Amino acid sequence: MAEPVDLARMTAELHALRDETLAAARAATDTAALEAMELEVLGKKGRLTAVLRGIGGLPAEDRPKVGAIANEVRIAVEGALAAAAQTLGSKELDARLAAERVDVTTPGRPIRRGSLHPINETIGAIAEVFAQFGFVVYEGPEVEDDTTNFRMLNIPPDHPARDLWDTLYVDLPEHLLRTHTSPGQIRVMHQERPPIRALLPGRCFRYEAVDASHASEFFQVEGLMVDEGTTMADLKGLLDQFAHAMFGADRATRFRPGYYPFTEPSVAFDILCVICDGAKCPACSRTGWMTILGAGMVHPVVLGYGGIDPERYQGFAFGMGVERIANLRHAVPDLRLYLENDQRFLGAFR
Ligand code: 2U9
Repeated sequence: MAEPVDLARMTAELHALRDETLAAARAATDTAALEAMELEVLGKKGRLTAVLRGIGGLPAEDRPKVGAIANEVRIAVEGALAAAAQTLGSKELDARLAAERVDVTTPGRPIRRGSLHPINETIGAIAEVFAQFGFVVYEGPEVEDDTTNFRMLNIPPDHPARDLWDTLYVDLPEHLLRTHTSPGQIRVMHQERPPIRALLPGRCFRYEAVDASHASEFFQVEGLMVDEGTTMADLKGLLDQFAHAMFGADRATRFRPGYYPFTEPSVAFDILCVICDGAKCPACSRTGWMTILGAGMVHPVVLGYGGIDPERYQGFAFGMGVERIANLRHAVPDLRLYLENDQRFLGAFR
């Protein structure tokens, strides 16, 4: 049987709820408790609401009084909860800040930055030098046809040079993995009109036993310039600039007679040994010089295969092994290091 309600008793209940809640708010230890208290006391199904449910049992003239008291209680409780939340809130923030204090003096965790593979970095450095002389980078296909890779480079089927480049044929008749990027220059001559200044970096393939200086996959950068009146002197001047940019402005250079089926005359281009500076050491097989690339005037027959009139235009070309250049620049003794993805080695280029 529900207790009879009257103004005095409800007022006492409301004040008791207020005092109890204010005390609990003062005693609260964290804001979460305060939020729970607010819900429990002021919530829709809270204790204040519960007390007020008895208001219906009061005489009509007493109800507004209880309403006013209930309002005072609600304001007092809200005030007490807000004040406690303020205090506890800043305490909790200080505690979190203290707990999360970042000692900015502690060294940061190194973000391991990647870096270009030394071969790509070297190709980039080479391309940068020749770009200053107007050479544009072209890419040729890695799977080539025999005609473009050999015939058009003046290497007929029975030419001994073919053996030089033990070829990896693919299961497409007359097709192979390119043995040099030279077929790319043939394609450039077909798509461009002189003056042409083309640089062709890329991966090449040969049927090679892998050792410290040979691999079945390797990188080359070849270059071609075709224009009226192009001479060996232009070639020498350009390659000297290249050697000085890569190996130092005072690095001595020399041309030595060479042979390639696609250039006539052909030369080997040497720099003074970067190890012994010409004093003759094992690294330069006691010659004092190191060959860094081959070059020559484009053979008129090859210009013809490129659809260019050899009577009107002359051209020169050069070709280098990227691993060789990288070895000399970074004193790397064995090109297999470029293929093994050993982070201890690659990390040195970071
Ligand atoms: C065309 C005409 C001429 C490209 C050339 C070389 C000399 C050369 C070697 C360097 C190291 C190959 O990887 S390697 O062993 N290449 O020495 N390459 S002239 O001559 C060309 C190419 C294309 C149309």
